[in-house]
Amino acid sequence: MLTIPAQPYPYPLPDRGIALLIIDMQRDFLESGGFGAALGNDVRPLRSIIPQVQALQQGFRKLGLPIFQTIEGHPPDLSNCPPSKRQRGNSALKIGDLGPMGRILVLNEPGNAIISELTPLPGEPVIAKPGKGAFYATDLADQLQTQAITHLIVTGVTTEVCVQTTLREANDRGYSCLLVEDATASYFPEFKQATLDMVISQGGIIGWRSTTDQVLQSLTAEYIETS
Ligand code: C5J
Repeated sequence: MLTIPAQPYPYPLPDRGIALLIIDMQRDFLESGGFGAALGNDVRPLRSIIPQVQALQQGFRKLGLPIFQTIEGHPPDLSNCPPSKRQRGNSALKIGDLGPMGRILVLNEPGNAIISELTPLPGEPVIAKPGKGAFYATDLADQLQTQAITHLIVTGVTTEVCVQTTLREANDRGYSCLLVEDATASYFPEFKQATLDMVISQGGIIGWRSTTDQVLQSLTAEYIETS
């Protein structure tokens, strides 16, 4: 069995059942007129990972391996947005308000779209999630089960919020998760680093971490040979 060089120890690759999970690479978090920027955040750290996430997306496509993307968003009536979430942060622009790219975190608004660099191909699933974790109030678990996925290569933004929450949810559900450290980002580099450290602490309490190059090299060796 091949492995991906990783911390805290090599990540075992299954014969099948591995998928790429790309969390919330949407315009509202990554573009200068978006929600993240309106809250005073510098979007450059988030944009810096686009080439790595693209490389993983293209690599998985080439190998015929499944890719799942998520977006954080709510229907126009905000029916699945708890009032507490809307109030959180006490900012001038709240979820549902009209921002520079349409209504903030509302599904199908321009700002809610995945950035053009990572547009999914027809048939590649995009899961709309109302919370920070991708399993909460979504059918992600059912979709993964249908495809017998057991291993998740996790990327996206932000590392300490939606990415970490999803990793913890996935780990509790029995998935083996590897966080790609150069394909995840935070507005706060110190929070990203703390998350990378937490994930692999105590012998890999939540999962593994590795790099885009290591993941792609190992997957190519394993799945080109066996496909
Ligand atoms: C946040 C996310 N930070 N995708 N969402 O609200 O991490």
